[in-house]
Amino acid sequence: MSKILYLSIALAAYLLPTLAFASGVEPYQFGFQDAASPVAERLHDFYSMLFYLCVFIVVLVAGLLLFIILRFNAKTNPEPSKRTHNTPLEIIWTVIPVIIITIIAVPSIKLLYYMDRTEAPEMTIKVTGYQWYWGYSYPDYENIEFLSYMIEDKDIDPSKGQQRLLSTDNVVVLPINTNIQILVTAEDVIHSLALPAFGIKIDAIPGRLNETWVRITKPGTYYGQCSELCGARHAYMPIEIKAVTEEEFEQWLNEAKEKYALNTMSSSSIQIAQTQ
Ligand SMILES: [Cu+2]
Repeated sequence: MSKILYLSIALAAYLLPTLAFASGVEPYQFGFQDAASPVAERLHDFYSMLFYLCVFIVVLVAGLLLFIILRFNAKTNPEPSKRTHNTPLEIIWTVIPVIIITIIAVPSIKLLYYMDRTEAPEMTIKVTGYQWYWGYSYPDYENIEFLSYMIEDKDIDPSKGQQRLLSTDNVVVLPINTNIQILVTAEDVIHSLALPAFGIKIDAIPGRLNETWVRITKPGTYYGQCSELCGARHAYMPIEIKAVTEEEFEQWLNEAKEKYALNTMSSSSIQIAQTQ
């Protein structure tokens, strides 16, 4: 019996951090979305490391507790020791937690700096949060600018692969294998740009420009949502990103320059609002 229990705990410990489904969002999904950027890969590795460390600590503490219960209960140990100090023991239980914290802190801080910014961005995209939609601009490409709204339930077309609460009318297209600087701000209240597959979650704050970056490793459609309670339609301002090859991106740029030229009205009104 105990062997089966031990085996199932070991199996769960092995499988839990690795359980993840294909990229995107699955019903009843358990575990992370597949990593689609080096940041997300490192975050997942860090998570796994922490998970195994936690398993080690739980096993150690539970084992010690069990040992003490069995070895030092009133029956097996009727004459309790009157000892109040044990210097070697005190050193051990101070040093081991310090080592554990160092094991966590060093890669954690390294990762924090890695996520912060890319040193040599190849392109920039600016994301602005509004109540309740997102605005995107590509300052490197003749200021392509557009707003992106969620597609309402009644208009969702599953034949086009659209997903309820996640698909948007204007999809953000980005090239893969490119260091993309992402500048994030908001116009009205605080929003938060969250893209699990890229390991991104960054606040969009009015009057402040936050920065992060992504290097998308594989083509596909990625979804995100606003992650800061921003009002009545907070749940209805998804982010939809289509990652394509560099050639396809060039092609899209040509189309986008024409398509979003019609948006000059809304773009210029955004600019006016931003300079106010
Ligand atoms: Cu929001």
